[in-house]
Amino acid sequence: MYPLPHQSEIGGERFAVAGPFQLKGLPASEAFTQQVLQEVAPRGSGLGPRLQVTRPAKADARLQRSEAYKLRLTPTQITIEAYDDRSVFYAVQTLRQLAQQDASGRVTLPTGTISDFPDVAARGTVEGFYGEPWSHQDRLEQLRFYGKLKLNTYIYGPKDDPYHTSPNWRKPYPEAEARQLAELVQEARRNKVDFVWAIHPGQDIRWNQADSSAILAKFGMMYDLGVRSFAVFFDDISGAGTDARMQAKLLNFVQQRFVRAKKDVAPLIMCPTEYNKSWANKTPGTYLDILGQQLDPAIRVMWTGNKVVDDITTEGLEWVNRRIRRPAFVWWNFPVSDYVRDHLLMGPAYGLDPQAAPHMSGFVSNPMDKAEASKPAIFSVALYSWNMQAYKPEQAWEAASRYIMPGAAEAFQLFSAHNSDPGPNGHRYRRDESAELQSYLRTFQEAYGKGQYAPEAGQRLQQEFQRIAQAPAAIRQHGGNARLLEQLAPWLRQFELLGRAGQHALAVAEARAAGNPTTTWAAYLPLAAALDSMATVNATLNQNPHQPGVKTGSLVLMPFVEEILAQSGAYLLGYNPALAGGPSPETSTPYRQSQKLGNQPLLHTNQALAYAPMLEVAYLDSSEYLGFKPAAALQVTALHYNLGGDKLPAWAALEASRDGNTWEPLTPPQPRGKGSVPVTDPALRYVRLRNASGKRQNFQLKELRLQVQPA
Ligand code: LTM
Repeated sequence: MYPLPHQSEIGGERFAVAGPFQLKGLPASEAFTQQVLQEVAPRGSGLGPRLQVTRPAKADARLQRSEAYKLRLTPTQITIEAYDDRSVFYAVQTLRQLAQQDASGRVTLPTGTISDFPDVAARGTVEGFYGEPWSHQDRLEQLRFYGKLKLNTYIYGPKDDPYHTSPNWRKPYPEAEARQLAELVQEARRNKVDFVWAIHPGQDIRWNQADSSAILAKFGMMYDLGVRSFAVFFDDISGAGTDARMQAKLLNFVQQRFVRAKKDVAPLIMCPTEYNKSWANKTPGTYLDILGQQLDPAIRVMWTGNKVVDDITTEGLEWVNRRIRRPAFVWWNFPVSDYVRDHLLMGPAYGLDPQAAPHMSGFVSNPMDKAEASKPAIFSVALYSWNMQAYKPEQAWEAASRYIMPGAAEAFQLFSAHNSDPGPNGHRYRRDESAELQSYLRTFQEAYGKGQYAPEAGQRLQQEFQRIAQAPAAIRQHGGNARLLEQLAPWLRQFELLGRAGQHALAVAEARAAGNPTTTWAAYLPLAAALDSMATVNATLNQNPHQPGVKTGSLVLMPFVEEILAQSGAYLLGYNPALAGGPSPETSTPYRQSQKLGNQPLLHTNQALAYAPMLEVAYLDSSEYLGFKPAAALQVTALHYNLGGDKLPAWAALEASRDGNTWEPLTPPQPRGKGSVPVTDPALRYVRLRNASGKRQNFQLKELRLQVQPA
């Protein structure tokens, strides 16, 4: 049963259900719940057991809350004690999971009792990522998936929906989109999911009556489409919109004038500007305290944890709860991949405190732009937020593979095990990857370093690379979910190639340890060819402007294979880097002094060095800088930049230097916010963007790219 119930006494005995349930006490309005029941019971001519819905016994305190239910199963009578309509729906979902078909096609149910309730009130997802929003069909499917897993919240807030954010948040949706949103609300209602529509007005909001009314008007339009839950996001903004007092005033106004006035609308949810501890002003009386003091106590406040992307701890929640004076509504930035778009985050959902339930009012996951591929993580979130103490990340992850891809669960899990780490990123968020293989790799590499081949470890690795090479075919043939396959396609192709490359790499290592250059060459060439094919996939598929390419096994397996290629290449060409000594060829490095951007990854390509674009607001404190020190073998030809806005801000000094001490200005031909400056002096060795003002300056790091060519 997923999620695991809090209390379950299910006997080994099963009874056959001869026909439709004889329903009593289930309101006629609960048509979808009835439909699910019809799907469970066979159409046969006989009569199934009586199924009676009653109120929970007063004595049972744990059942006196929304969504709680008690399910009693005997061959003649099924009783559902239900607190509310959601309780009935969830009891029926449990019944659906308990039903089995035996060999003769009979539906059977076990006898026993289940007593169950959620640990966290609001559970689900926030479609809150940057990049291409989910499709309408993806969303419909997600809502159905949530209903089955007892998830009750879907917050609609895709950053790239223009009608959600500045400046178009004031405008109505075009008709076709409005129709689809209304359809989503209906599907959500059927599946007992709160469809929460979020607005993101902070970047250009004016704190005046006209904009307060514009929010009410937009919410009114969404209300007319059926929406009954609303959120206001103030994340990733700069300027006047970040004022806590004004935010609180506006939200209280909306809570009063819209939420309370309508009577059938849920309390607001807000995402603050300081939505994680690392960004929060810690001085008492500042932003979070102001929200805590001034926000209507009914308004729920979101929180991503100690950092933008991080684990969720009781300690961290206690810290923010003291300030916001209410239990935080957790916005968990997992498995979102908008900051590492060449990676998939398919591994176990770990780092969630099992004691955190009393400290949160909600728990939603921000997923990947790939809705189907996000399901394993969302499945785990369903299990965690329903029954935290029973949550085991590894078990949940294995169960998710079976649930989501029953036809090829093993292959899917293998794929996920090697596609879990996001790679180096500005948030410094890393995940385990290829965990089971690490001890074998260590043994293998130790022996290989001494010129030996470790046969046992080699065999285990050989097996794994063979399974990797075969898994994509199994997934394509038996995975049975066309949309998921479509979303995984570039990574499946890359994974297959990695499997082949790994097998060749092991053959190279074995031949080399045997001291046989002929067989080493014979294995080396297909290894190089496989890695070439991977480079082609990386350069041609998933070419988004942020992190283009397709990375797989990037934490453990790719470095292993590439190391064998490098070492065996050196051996075949008679060059031993370890013995050759001398300095290694100079590489390009970041040149920066910045608190905020100290970890922003620098990407290298043939013709350019570029900082990964940043999604959130970036800043440089006075005199801080962000720049490049290209390798000596490269000559700088131009600096390209895009700091958002129309004009290059007065504080932004673009500078170059030969020695890192004396700097000269690089003056763009036009002082626009986006542009480039040609660089003609071949002796320039440093280029940077510096904050030449006396105070912190916010900007958008959309592009900072140094064009280079061989010197
Ligand atoms: O996390 C929040 C509150 N806001 C944004 C998200 O929109 C984005 O998806 C994540 C991950 O990049 N980071 C954010 O800052």
